[in-house]
Amino acid sequence: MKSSDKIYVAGHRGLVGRAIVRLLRARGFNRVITRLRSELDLRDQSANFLAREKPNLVVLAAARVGGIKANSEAPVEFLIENVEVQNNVICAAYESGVRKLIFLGSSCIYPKLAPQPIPESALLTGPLEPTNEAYAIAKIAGIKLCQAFAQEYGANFVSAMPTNLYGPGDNFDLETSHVLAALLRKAHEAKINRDRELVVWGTGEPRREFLHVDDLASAILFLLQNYDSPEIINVGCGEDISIRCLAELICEIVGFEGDLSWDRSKPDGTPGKLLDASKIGKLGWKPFIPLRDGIAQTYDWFVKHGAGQFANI
Ligand code: GFB
Repeated sequence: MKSSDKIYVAGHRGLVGRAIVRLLRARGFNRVITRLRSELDLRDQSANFLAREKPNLVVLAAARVGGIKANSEAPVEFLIENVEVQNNVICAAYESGVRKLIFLGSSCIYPKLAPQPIPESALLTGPLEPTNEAYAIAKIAGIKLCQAFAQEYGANFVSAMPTNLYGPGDNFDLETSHVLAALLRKAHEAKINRDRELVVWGTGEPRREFLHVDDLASAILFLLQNYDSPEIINVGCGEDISIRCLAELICEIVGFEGDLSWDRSKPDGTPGKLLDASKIGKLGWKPFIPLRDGIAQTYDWFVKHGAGQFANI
């Protein structure tokens, strides 16, 4: 990978794409190209765009993403939009002669009851978690398409599987967000409104692993520079935490001193999703941002940039 490489980051307005663009530019990659959704519909215009721009490298971070509620309520959109975008971008990348592509998957591609920590070999060894099956099927289709291009045409298409992500620029909409952003916002509002309690979904028993998005960006750059294989590769921090402990940690960081209450009518989802990240670890990559620091930094970002968008704060 050269600093003169032209790199197209698809999905640069999302949590992940934004972090990748930030890192690439900071590391001196001055030919990073991006397009807004209003300028380029990746579902059917990728071919013309990539044929014209001819990037050397593509990072495919464009996806419809969301938390457990959004996933369970809109399986049609999660399946169709993700398959359409990834099929179009991956095929167009091959047609336009891209040297390497990184496809972003998700830890939800693994079976609901996969062994913990989850090795890459667990893919397709058991039934998926129903709350995000549509999204998982779409992501598995993306992995398989990358592998098929590698097998049939020798393409260097890499699939990275990040664990649950968080960080500045996250989605704080309570209907569609993931748990960490949702609880930061709920704790902030509860503090400001002097509420006695904060409602957390589910039982608090499930465990999740959280990786700061800047650590993921460093992993993507590492894979661009050091990994050329169609075999999927996990990206995680190696530690998980129960939703109950996460909620307590967030309340402490935000300064909300009321009680937690549990809405057991909401789904727990998969009981655990800790990734086995030893493969990327052995290659020489490691994360740097401890969870507490990352949450505090994300909370600062939310207070400065996000909180004002919500009318009830
Ligand atoms: O982050 P999350 O929405 O998604 O929820 P998943 C994780 C856990 O936190 C679940 C609980 O057990 C939720 O019930 N939780 C507690 C909450 N309070 C809240 C809250 O206020 N908001 C939210 N959102 N959750 C997603 C998948 O699964 O993970 C996606 O649906 C994707 O497809 C993503 O894979 C990374 O971790 O369960």
